[in-house]
Amino acid sequence: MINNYFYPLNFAGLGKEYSDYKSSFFTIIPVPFDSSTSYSPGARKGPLAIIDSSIQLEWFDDELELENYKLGIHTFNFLDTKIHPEKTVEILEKVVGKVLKDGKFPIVIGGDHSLSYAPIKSLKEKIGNFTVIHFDAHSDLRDEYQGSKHSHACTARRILDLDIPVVQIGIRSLTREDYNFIKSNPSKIKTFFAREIYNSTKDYPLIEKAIKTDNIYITFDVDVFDPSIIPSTGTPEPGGLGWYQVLEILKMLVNKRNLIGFDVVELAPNTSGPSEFIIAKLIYKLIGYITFKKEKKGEKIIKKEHKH
Ligand SMILES: [Mn+2]
Repeated sequence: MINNYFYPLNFAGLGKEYSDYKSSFFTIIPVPFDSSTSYSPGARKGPLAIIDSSIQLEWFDDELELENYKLGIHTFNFLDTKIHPEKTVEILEKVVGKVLKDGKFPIVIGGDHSLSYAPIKSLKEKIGNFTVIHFDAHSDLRDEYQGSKHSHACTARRILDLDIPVVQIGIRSLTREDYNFIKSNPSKIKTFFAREIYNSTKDYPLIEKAIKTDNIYITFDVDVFDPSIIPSTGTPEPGGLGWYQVLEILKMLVNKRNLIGFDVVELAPNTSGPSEFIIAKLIYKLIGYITFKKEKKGEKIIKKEHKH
């Protein structure tokens, strides 16, 4: 078969039976968009780099003893972003709405952080009550930045405007105004600063305690990682979290709460490091945690394994 000489360019390089829209539970929505980036652009190249790197992933996960793709991972074509930025967010909102209506799990790959507003707004309409878990080096609480209310520096503030509580993890760069806002709104926002949780697991139960809803959504800015791990991002900050620390927190979140969707944003690939592969692996791990939990709960996984 001449087909054997080609591999599919979708997330994890899966064959048709595990990447079809109809039969897949997970959907990857690539959005090559960075119109709101303030410092160094390039996040528009994130989705292609992550998907390209994901082809190298080993399908087997030794921690879970599982092939994490088992529930199917569909990768959409790239969202057309050659339109007005606000229009992009509007269209993305519709796409996520359709994915949810079809009973599937949305994973948005950016792109810059302003995108997260779309899946969160869509989930608010469909699901109602949930908490956003916001991994980031930056608090993103500005009401307005560089003349825009939808800048990537305003993401958390816009989420709060939707009346959705926010729990922040890994923050280490913010204005005094943002800091005061956090301190004076304890019922809406709880922030775990990087310096508080760095190198320690004792705060994880506190993170869990801060989440008052069963449903959670994760918005994951890759700059939450230490730049020694992920140098390829528009606004890097020293003192970030480590790989196993992030995985421990994600696993705790998946196990203790009901994760209804996530996005991964702000990867600005360059040729200097392994960043894009690490982020592809992060996404695959998170898919694995969800799949493992479903399997443990006895939810039927009908698909059989397939070979590389
Ligand atoms: Mn950030």
